[in-house]
Amino acid sequence: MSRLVVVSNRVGPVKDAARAGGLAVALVDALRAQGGLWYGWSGKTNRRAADSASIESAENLDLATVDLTPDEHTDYYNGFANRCLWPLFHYRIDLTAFDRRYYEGYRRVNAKFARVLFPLLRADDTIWVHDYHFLAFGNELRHMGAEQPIGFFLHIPFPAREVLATLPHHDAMVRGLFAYDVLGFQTERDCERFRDYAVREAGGVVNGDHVHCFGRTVAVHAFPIGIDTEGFAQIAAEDKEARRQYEKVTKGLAGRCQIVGVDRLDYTKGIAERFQAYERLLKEYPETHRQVSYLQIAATSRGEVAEYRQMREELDGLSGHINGTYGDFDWTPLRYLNKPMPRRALAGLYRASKIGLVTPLRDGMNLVAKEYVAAQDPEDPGVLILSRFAGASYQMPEAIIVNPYDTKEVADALQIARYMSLQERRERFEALMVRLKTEDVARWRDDFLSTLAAVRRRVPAAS
Ligand code: GDG
Repeated sequence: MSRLVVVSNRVGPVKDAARAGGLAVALVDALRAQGGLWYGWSGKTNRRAADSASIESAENLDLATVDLTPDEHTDYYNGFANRCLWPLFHYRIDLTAFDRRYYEGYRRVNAKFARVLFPLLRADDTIWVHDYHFLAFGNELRHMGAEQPIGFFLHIPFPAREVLATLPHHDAMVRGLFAYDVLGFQTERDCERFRDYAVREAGGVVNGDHVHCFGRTVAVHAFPIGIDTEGFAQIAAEDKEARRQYEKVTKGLAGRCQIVGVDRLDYTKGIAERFQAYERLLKEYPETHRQVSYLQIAATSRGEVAEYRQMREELDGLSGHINGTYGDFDWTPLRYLNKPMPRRALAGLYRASKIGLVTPLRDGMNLVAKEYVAAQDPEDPGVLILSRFAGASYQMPEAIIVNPYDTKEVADALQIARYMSLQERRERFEALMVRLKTEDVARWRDDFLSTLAAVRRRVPAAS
């Protein structure tokens, strides 16, 4: 069996993968089974960061990490990846800060990662590259002469052609993707948008699952990422910490209906629009007062990017306004917490919440929607309200599907969820769980790797 090399911006955790969640567990399992190498950024910046990797070994698995200089980190990570590609791929052209310096830094750092990995590769390796940090990485490896099968999976949405075309150098970015053998996207819609770009912007030709363009051929497939459904359901039902959290929350609610939102604090997640929809519920349905309680967990991420600081201020303002207007001495309508909760406690929190409110404005998949459902009590399950713009909505049509921009529709969905009969809740839950169990994270990983194993490199790197 060939060795698996996983490339992702952040590496690990390996020892305590279960604490981090399904994705880390699925990757560690595959790396261990095949004897693997996990490669990426160390998370450290260092003025004298050299072109070399530190390698650590742990049970049939090596971790190789590279430091970045502060300039590389600013241009590649904060700059091009997070201030340019992230907003643009989520349709926020208004927030996209294109800067040639960021672009060049991104290209340079992709080349550096490739240069450091290349001598560590073996002829029979299979390489699996993850996400928008490494669009140009495969092509850099090919230029160095790598001939191994290389697959790429994009965790975020692939944008519509006209949106992508606003990015200077979009053509070079997409051309670079053709160095991969397999391109994996979250949904069939992402595949369609990729094919549309290739055909209409670059004169590509589609032939079944393959796209020919720039003298190369890639296999394009949707691999919707899942969670460890059975494992998470078991934690929610049986784990001590999950039970403790469930009981604590249930007691504190004193019979109120809890609505829960759990997100990384990010403008793509639609948290401000969600707060406005909740305010609309309180305004238009006064009978909800004292009967509902909304808990939003939004742990800070990327705090160093200015747009994220502004968003925090906006959310602080909105939550203060809602509680000031509708709250009372004995009722806080909205609790908004900026700190993370341990994964096991999160499972208990989901289970104690009658409504899961997952309303991103754009999302590649959204794993919170899946975790919320998996954590429910099958005898008395809660209701998921899910944005139509999350990739998860295609696999989860039994959720209440909403337009997150329409605050009235979301407020009404909250009312529908509150009054939904036990029978309907069970029917929806059972249908959702059947799919979540078959289309779990192990299936996602195995489908991707078997597709990659089936391809053979046919074409040389382009200039
Ligand atoms: C990207 C794509 C795609 C959140 N708060 C806490 C916490 N979390 C965990 C959740 C969930 C994960 O973080 C978030 O996953 P999402 O899928 O919702 O979103 P992104 O972070 O944006 O991930 C996304 C994903 O990649 C996978 O391909 O689905 O579309 O944007 O697992 O539970 N975990 C803990 N405490 C928290 O407070 N322990």
